[in-house]
Amino acid sequence: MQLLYSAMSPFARKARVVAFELGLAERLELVPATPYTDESLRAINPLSKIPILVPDAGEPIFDSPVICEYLEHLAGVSLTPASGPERWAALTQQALADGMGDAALAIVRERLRDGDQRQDLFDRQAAALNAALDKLEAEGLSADRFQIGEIAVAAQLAYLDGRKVLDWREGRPNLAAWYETASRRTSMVATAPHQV
Ligand SMILES: N[C@@H](CCC(=O)N[C@@H](CS)C(=O)NCC(=O)O)C(=O)O
Repeated sequence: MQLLYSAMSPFARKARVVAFELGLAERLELVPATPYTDESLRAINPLSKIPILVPDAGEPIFDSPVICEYLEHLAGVSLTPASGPERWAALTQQALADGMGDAALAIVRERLRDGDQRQDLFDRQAAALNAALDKLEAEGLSADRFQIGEIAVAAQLAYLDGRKVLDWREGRPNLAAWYETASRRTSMVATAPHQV
């Protein structure tokens, strides 16, 4: 199966870390894609967003939460608590992290824009990022497990660093310490942008 991805995409990174944690990384053929410039991607995902998983048989799968669920199904191993409050907490943590990615990406795209940049856009997206980071700092992340919620958060923190979006460690010692450990996991090291 193929994963249409870019090395910097935090959503693709999440899917790749999940594949790695599930022992499926070798079955993923990584195919670089450029969603902002390659209109041919729309035939595979009308939204022209990556990641997209193209299974050996069947229709393309997106977006990243669905790809992760598909990979879990394929491996016969779940990285999401099966039921109860823990399940909804993990899925909500993933949604929070993915939303951080949307905000970070909006900031990065706006910075790249020629001409007047919109301060209101920077302010609103930074507010979302900072509030999400504060929530993660206050609530803490599990040190004992590295499942869908933790993976999603780690992928987004790595992106904030990679694109120098903001200094998220400032005033957030718990999150910084958690990430320090998480970023040393084999799956995170193996999927770091410079490894591709
Ligand atoms: N919700 C999507 C977000 C994917 C996404 O925004 N990907 C970016 C690259 S990191 C993209 O392809 N953007 C192209 C665009 O917005 O036109 C997911 O979780 O996969």
